[in-house]
Amino acid sequence: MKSALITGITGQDGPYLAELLLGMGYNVYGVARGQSNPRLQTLQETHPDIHVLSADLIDASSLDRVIQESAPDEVYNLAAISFVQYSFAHPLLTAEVTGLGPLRLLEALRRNGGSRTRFYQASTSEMFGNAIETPQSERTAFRPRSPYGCAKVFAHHATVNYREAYSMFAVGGILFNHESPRRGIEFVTRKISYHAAGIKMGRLRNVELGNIEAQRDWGYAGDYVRAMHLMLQNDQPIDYVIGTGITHSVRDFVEAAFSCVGLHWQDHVIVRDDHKRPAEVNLLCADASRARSELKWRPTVGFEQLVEMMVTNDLRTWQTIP
Ligand code: F7E
Repeated sequence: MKSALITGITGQDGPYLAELLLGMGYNVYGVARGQSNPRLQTLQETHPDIHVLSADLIDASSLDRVIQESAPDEVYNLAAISFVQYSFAHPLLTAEVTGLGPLRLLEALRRNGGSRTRFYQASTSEMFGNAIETPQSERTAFRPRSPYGCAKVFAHHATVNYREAYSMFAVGGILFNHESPRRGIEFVTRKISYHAAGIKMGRLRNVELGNIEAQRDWGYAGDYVRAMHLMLQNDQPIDYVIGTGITHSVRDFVEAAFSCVGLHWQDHVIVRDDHKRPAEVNLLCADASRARSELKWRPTVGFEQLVEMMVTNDLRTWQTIP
């Protein structure tokens, strides 16, 4: 039986990936950090098959321990400070966790004889930042626009470097935005679906947003974890861009979400300049043709279906809130 170690198990992607791997017969270890992580309790109730281990990307000795304990065939590093806005307020912490963290994990793998372990690094379209071309592919230069983007570029280069220097099977999956009902409420898609549902149910009145002209290539997280797994089953360690190739603005997302609940978004959305970022990524659009042809990866959920899935889920969420 293969075993996999997933860091960031309490995030959006961790549980989707764990479900995929458990369904394939993997022994799944999930790494969580923190003393009383509220998401951990929910995870242990909903996913009792995941062996939860405690470690922190800042603490190298804790990484040694979880690698020794799980002896993984595959490591998926999904842990990070992942909220771009937060990274502007906490740039050094973001560099420590999101940038140096993966390097600590790669080092821990080498120290513990795990250089045969296949390693997946959650790289991101945020590395393209103020992109020099559209769409963005594996050949597009990185021009990050946030402390988060800068940290991810470092981690991506470290992953490539360990592949080249130590012949490790280490890859960076350059994933574009991917969303789901499990997305944290701080990210714009879930913020919109949660508020649209709350407004429809008479529980909220408005939603305050920042730059609604920003454009993203949004896909469904459940599709994207399949790509992570495929990358580690490849014959060679190769980095891939993963996205739908279709771009929408935040405004489009707002319009679609409010139309799902039969409301006019203009009556409820307040645009606030103080919600805007010090530097913005205006337009991201994936050229995932390499993944399509070599990994045979395809997204299965389109934009409208994704919006509807999230809004429908949040209508149910509100029913559980007293
Ligand atoms: O923002 C704009 C905001 O925070 C999307 C992370 O998973 O994907 C995510 O990063 C856009 C930005 O995601 C609000 O300015 C407007 O242009 O949902 P987001 P993100 O920054 O694209 C990448 C691939 C990652 O790797 C990241 O970890 O929406 N926007 N008004 C807003 N964004 C937020 N959060 N809140 C607003 O009120």
